[in-house]
Amino acid sequence: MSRSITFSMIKPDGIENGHIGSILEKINKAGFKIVALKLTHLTKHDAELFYSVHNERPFYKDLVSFITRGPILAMVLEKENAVDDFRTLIGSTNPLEAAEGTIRKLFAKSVGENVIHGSDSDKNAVIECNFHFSNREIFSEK
Ligand code: ABT
Ligand code: MG
Repeated sequence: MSRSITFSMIKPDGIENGHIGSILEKINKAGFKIVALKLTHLTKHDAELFYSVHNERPFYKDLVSFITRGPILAMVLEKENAVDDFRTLIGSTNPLEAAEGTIRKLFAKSVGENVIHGSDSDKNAVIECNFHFSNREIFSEK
């Protein structure tokens, strides 16, 4: 099996509402290995790039101000089929439509503040992991 990773971040609402511990427990119990982890911030410039596919949408400005209003917990996660399995674990973008037991169903309040991010493809997972972490943090020499 080739190494399969995804990038995740607990968003500012998840941190403000004290959900870091519960969310990390769900991630561990679902079989993901935490490869790298850090509390950090997105600048306005980072956020505009990260959400640039939405820059024509009416919710873009609110999204950028939400994601930059406080710290995020960035992480690299490893598991077979990591990208798809993690998207399943977090649930639909809109928590009102998310399946029972998913992280967004349990902890998120609205589509605009949906508590956690998961990469949407293997290609984006690598881009997003490399944005937040150095090679030395992601790959350990045996
Ligand atoms: P992200 O993990 O934030 O990328 O969410 P996801 O991939 O599930 O969904 P997308 B489509 O990428 O949404 C990006 C952010 O935009 C917010 N959003 C989206 C709205 O506020 N209104 C909308 O109508 C849509 C489609 C949700 C996501 N961020 N948050 N929080
Ligand atoms: Mg997305």
